[in-house]
Amino acid sequence: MFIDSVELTIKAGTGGDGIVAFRREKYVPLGGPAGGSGGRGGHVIFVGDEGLTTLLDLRYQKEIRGLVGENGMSKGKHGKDADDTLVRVPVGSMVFDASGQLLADITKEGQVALIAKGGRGGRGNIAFATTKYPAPELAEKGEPGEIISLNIELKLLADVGLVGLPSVGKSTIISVISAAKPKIADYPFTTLRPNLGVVQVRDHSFVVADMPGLIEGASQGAGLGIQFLRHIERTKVLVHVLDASTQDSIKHDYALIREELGLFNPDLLTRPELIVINKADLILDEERPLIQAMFDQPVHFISAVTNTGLQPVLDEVLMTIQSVPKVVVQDGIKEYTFVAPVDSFEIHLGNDNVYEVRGAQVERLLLMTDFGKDLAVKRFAKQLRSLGIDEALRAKGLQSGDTVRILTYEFEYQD
Ligand SMILES: Nc1nc2c(ncn2[C@@H]2O[C@H](COP(=O)(O)OP(=O)(O)OP(=O)(O)O)[C@@H](O)[C@H]2O)c(=O)[nH]1
Ligand SMILES: [Mg+2]
Repeated sequence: MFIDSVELTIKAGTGGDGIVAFRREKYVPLGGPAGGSGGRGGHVIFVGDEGLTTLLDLRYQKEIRGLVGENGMSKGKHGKDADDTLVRVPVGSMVFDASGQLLADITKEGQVALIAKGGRGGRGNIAFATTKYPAPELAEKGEPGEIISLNIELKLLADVGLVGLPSVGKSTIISVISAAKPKIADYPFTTLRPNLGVVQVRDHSFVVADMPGLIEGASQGAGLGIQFLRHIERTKVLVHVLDASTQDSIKHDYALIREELGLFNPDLLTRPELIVINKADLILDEERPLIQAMFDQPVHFISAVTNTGLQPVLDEVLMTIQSVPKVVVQDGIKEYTFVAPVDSFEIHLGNDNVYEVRGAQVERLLLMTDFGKDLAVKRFAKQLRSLGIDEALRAKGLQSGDTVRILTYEFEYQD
């Protein structure tokens, strides 16, 4: 099975904590500040990998976490930045956030996209020394890394696309030339989504996509075809499948499919194309020249059901794949730009008479505060004032002695 969509949560690494430390020197009872800062938490970075063809590896990982930065140390030593976590994803992966916005379109081998940024390291007390407080008992904890929910979709990256009207035998063909086992039936629209199959020809292999049948108006949304046409935009070769037993309409069917492809994306008409006349077991050999005469280029007569005539088709497909350069899709690469959380907060007064404050920034600042240190607590109180949270709480009726909750922390509010 080829899995082509996966949901995943990414948590970048938290920064290391800064620490409070002091120099201890002979004859100096209490030296200056010597607490180092923490290292940056690890980013989570996606990397395009042509060797992968599915998102299967990601399916078993509900969550990917970045590494935590090293804590600051005494004697002014800073913690090391964490290594970044590289997540290999197949070329063709499109990464969306929970709101459906495209964050990254991985179209190339080795292409990198920074998906979630690691938190910065908390500063040690060296960083807080001022002339007024030359040796402060103040340090920050590491900043939490970004957390983001993703939906990753894989645009199927097949080398070869089988196109044609419904019931011409596309699925039968892929089932004969590869290990794919699609549903096959004698009614139209049997194939509801593309099947991929890996075809082995001598020492080489390539990926074939069996597409749902196209019908007139497909490019405008008729039938099922349109939603999958984008999957064949990146194929290098199109194999156009026609049904030998429908002789009267072969030429017309061929033109119709070409028209729909061209309306969807004119580029598809310039792709190298093989014309394959399937179900040749249903016609007389004498009829073949009549069909051949309808086309300017040589056509292949095959029978998928009796597995005849396919080898020359595969040989030619392989030769064509090897001779055409990679298809460059004109999507353009969208750089991922991180949008900082909005600087806002909400206050709810619960039944328990506790004022609950919620907001990305205030929660981040809280997590960076070491409540064991007076100065750190004072600093946090100041941050609450400068964010306007103090004033907003009082406007909501908060009085000295009331309780305020942020995340799981509770404080008694003092004027
Ligand atoms: N006689 C004969 N029948 C064939 C041949 N290839 C396929 N068929 C039959 O044609 C019918 C349709 O085949 P499918 O492979 O499902 O056709 P499809 O093009 O995938 O159809 P959609 O998925 O609807 O687009 C089935 O009943 C097949 O058994 C062939 O070479 N000879
Ligand atoms: Mg089919």
